[in-house]
This record gives sequence, structure tokens and C-alpha cells, in this order.
Amino acid sequence: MKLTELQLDGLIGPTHNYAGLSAGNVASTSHRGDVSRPREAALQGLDKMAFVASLGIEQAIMPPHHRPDIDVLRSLGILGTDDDVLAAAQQENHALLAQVSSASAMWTANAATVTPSCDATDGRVHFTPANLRCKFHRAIEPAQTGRLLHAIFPDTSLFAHHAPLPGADQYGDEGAANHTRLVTSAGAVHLFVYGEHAQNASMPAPQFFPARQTYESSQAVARLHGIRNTVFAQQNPQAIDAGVFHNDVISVGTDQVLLMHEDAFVNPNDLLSQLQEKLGKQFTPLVVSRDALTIEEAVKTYLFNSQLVRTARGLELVAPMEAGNHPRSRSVIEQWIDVDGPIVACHYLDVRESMRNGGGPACLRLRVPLNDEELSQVTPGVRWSEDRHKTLRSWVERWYPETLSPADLADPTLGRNSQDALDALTTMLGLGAIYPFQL
Ligand code: SUG
Repeated sequence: MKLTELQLDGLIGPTHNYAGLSAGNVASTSHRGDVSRPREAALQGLDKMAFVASLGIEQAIMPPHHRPDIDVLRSLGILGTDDDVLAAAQQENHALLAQVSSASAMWTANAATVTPSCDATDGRVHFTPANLRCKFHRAIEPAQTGRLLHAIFPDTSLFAHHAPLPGADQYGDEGAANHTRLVTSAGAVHLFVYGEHAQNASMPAPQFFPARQTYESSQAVARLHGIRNTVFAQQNPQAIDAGVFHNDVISVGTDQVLLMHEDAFVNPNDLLSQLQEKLGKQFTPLVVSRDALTIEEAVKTYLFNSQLVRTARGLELVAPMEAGNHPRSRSVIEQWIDVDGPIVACHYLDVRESMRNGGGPACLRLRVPLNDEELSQVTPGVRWSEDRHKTLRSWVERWYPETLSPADLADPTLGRNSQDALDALTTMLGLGAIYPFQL
């Protein structure tokens, strides 16, 4: 059956800022305290969606979460009116204020893991919102993510919505950033990549930075979704310690092609032979050697955080401009295109505002493979069109601050404006009441 891969991009929220919240994510920590440009960030994201749509790809929009999340501050005992709560948080614990203000839900590759109906035993499309338990600013996302996914994919006879995995060290789950679906005429294989075995201390684990995804959670999601054909592989702990906090920083795959760095996995040869066996001769791994590009260069340029999309011409890469501006990274891409292989073109886009927090083109999208019936049941207002693009650009220009510095997060008008902006957005997208302040 024909599957269309819908790209569900996170619309970057009005509080986008640089708070250095993600130890282990080099871009996030190195831009801590910088002045951000929320309006530009959101426009860059919208323009990426427009570009991907221009390639003939189905594109949709995932609304931002409401920030600052004052309910979280209240749940921690910071009480009073909204303005009192913000002022107290600013005074007592600025880091906490930054955490509840982050626009991190923009990176929808971490929103959930998705399994298409043709690969699930019960024949439904499965969604499990990631619990993102490793970082506090992200661990407050899953409830809203679940509400949004329900609103976008409402028909439960077609779409199965699971609760996030229970949140303890054992079940750290970061969603689709650590999951790749590969397909050849031999069938589909789901590759789950994890950073550590939480229940087996004798297995390798990173020394400095957290392994955000565990083997136990990857297994649990595969079980929940009833996936028929799976492969599990461990990330190289040294890569995590060099800044590869998610597998999508070091590898990306679509259909028969897996682009990966030779240092991405603990046991790359074993992984490749398992995939070869399941996917047959068509399987095409393209392995980048450390001589061609070091792990540090991969982290800096986000070459592997390109979107690899199937178009009428073949497979095309949508890469961050940082990968194009770096001679060694560009030469890796040009070699892929020059050989008469499956990749036919690369397009370099500017998503710099997101990149500075460690989020490239592939972080900003969740892939949702759907058959025609399922696609027809997606809430129509979130599907991309030229008109919607124009309306959303004007909406951003109307509501978003041009710049934000750390001190601006305590300004009560920021949250009030965001609330009005999101109210207007839900009406525009026909989503009904989806935010706690609307319920
Ligand atoms: O979780 N950065 C995000 C980046 C997520 C990228 N996603 C994928 N690789 N799929 C993170 O580390 C930084 C926020 C700050 O520092 O202000 C942040 O959350």
C-alpha cells in the first residue's frame, strides 16, 4: 500500500531563547545567555516547511507549547498571581524560569515515536509521546504533546495514542530522534538506537554526558506499537561524550539508505550485517569515515541532521547551511551526489536560530508515514498550503518579539502575548481547545 511521509514540523514558539539548558548538547551550552531572535527563528522554520513542500512533500504544522509554563512553577510551590509567580521565579531561581520558558517543543523529532499502520500488528498508526525525562525543560513537554497529537490525528480507529513511558532513569525516551524506519522490497525494518542499558551496568556507557535514550525504553516502545521487524543498536558512548546527544546527530536513513558515521555505533559491523540480512541487497549504507569527517565536525556542522526525503527525482537532502559552508562536510555530500547513487541533490537551508540550540532541519520535524485514508483524516487546518504559509508568516510578524535576552523572560507581557497569539493560532488552524488555558 502507498505510504506518504508527512513531515510534522514544530512551529517555533515566541519564547525561543538561549539558556544553555542541555548539558551534552554543545550548541546549547556554548550559546547560553546569547540574545535570541524568536521572530526570525519562526520565519526560518516556516520557510523550511515551504521549501520542503515545494519538493512535493506533504508538510504539516505542530503548534508550539505555551510558555512560560506558570502551572509548573505553581506546582513547585511558587504561588500568587501570574505576575507574582514570574517575579518570584526570576528572583529566586532564574534557571528554573528559563526551564519553564524554553521553546524546546519546536524539535518535534523528540515529540514522539511513530509507527505506520502497515508495520503494526493491530493495523493502526501508533504514537508514543517521548517522556524526555533527562532534561527538566523537556520533561514538561509530553502532556501537551499528547494533546496536540490527539487533536491532529483524532480518529482512534486509525490512530493509537499511547501514554509516555513512565519516567525514571530506566525509561528515558527521546522519541523519533533515535528511531529510523528502513524499507526495501524485502520489507520494513525499525532501527532503534539507544545510549545505554539502564539495567546492565556491565555494558558500555558514556562518562561525561547523559545517555538520554535507554535500551529498556526502546524495547518498550517497540512492544507497545506491536512492530514486527526491529533491530536495536547501541550508540558509541564516546560519540555521546563528544556531543552526539541523539542518534540523529550522527545518522539518518530513509527507505533503503542509511547515512552514518563510522563512529556512530558500538558495533557498526554487527549492525550493518543485521540490516543487510533483513533488508537484502537493496540496502545501501553510506558510511562516512573519521578521515573524511570527525565526530566533532559532524556535531559542529550537523551534516547528518539533514532531512533525507524521497521526491519524484530520488532521495534529496535538506541540509543546514552550516554543513554547506564547511568544506569537508560539503565534500562528503558532493561525493554522495557525484557517485551514481540514490542521493540526487542537496539543498542548504538557514535554520540558524534553531541550530544554535542544537536543532537542525531533521530535529524540527516528526515523520508520520500514512496511507491515503489516514492522510485524509489529519485535521485539515494543520496541513501546509501556500495560503496558510502566508497567514502564519503574518501571525509571527504580528505576535513575536524580535529579540529576547535572559532578563526578558521575567517580563509578564511575554507570556500574556504568547497566550493571545496561541489563541489566535488555534482558531486559525481549526484545532479547538488544546492548551490548558483554553480548557
Ligand atoms: O534537547 N536543545 C534541544 C535540541 C534538540 C535537538 N533534537 C534532536 N537532535 N532531535 C535538546 O538538547 C536547548 C535549549 C536551551 O539551551 O535553551 C535544547 O533544549
